[in-house]
Amino acid sequence: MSTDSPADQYECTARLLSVTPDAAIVSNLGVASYVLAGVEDRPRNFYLWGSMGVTTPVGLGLALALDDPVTVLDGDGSMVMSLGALATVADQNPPNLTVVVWDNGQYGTTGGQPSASRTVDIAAVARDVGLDATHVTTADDFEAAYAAAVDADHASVVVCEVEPADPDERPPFDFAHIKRRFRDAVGATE
Ligand SMILES: Cc1ncc(C[n+]2csc(CCOP(=O)(O)OP(=O)(O)O)c2C)c(N)n1
Ligand SMILES: [Mg+2]
Repeated sequence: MSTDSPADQYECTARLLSVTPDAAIVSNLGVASYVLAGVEDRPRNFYLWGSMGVTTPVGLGLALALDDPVTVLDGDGSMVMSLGALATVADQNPPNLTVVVWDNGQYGTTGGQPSASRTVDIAAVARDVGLDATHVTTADDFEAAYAAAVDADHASVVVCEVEPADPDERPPFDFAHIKRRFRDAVGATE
C-alpha cells in the first residue's frame, strides 16, 4: 500500500513494469528515462535522449505500427510543449497506447524550473480532445488507473503527480544500440 502524495516516480515505474512486463516503452528525455533505466534497463525501452516534446508522437507512431501494448512515459513540461499531439492521439485512437505523464510540476532535468502544469490541467485538456484521461496522486491510484488504461479498448492518458526525483542512473548513451536493441525486441524490420 502506498497512499503517499505526490507519488514516488520509482515506485510507480516499478509497478507499471509489473502490470505490463512486455510493453514497448518510450520514455521522455531526462528524469523519465533515468528512472526507467534505474528500475530496469530492458530491450523494450526506447529512451529519448535530448529530444523534448516528441515522446507522445513517437509512441503514437509505434502504437499504430505494432500490435504490442505501447506505453509512453512523458514529462509534464514536454507534454505541455506538444499538447497538440493529444488531438492526433484522440483522432487515431490506437487501443494499445497508454500515455503516462509524470507531473512533477517542473522541468526537473534542467534544474527544477517551474512548469506550466501548475496552472494547466493536462488530463482535462486530454479529455477535451476526446481522450479517456485520469489524474492521480498516489502509487496505488496510479497502478489502478494504469491497469485500467492498458485494458481499455481505446487510447488513454494517465497523469500522475510525482515528487521531483534526482536520479543517479542513466540509460546507455549509445543511441544506435538503443535503437537496434529495441527494434530486435519488438520484431520490427528496417
Ligand atoms: C527543444 C528542447 N528544449 C529544451 C530542452 C532542454 N530540456 C531538456 S529536459 C527539459 C525539461 C523537461 O521537463 P519535463 O518534460 O517536465 O520532464 P522532467 O525533467 O521534469 O522529468 C528541458 C527544458 C531540450 N532538450 N530540447
Ligand atoms: Mg517535469
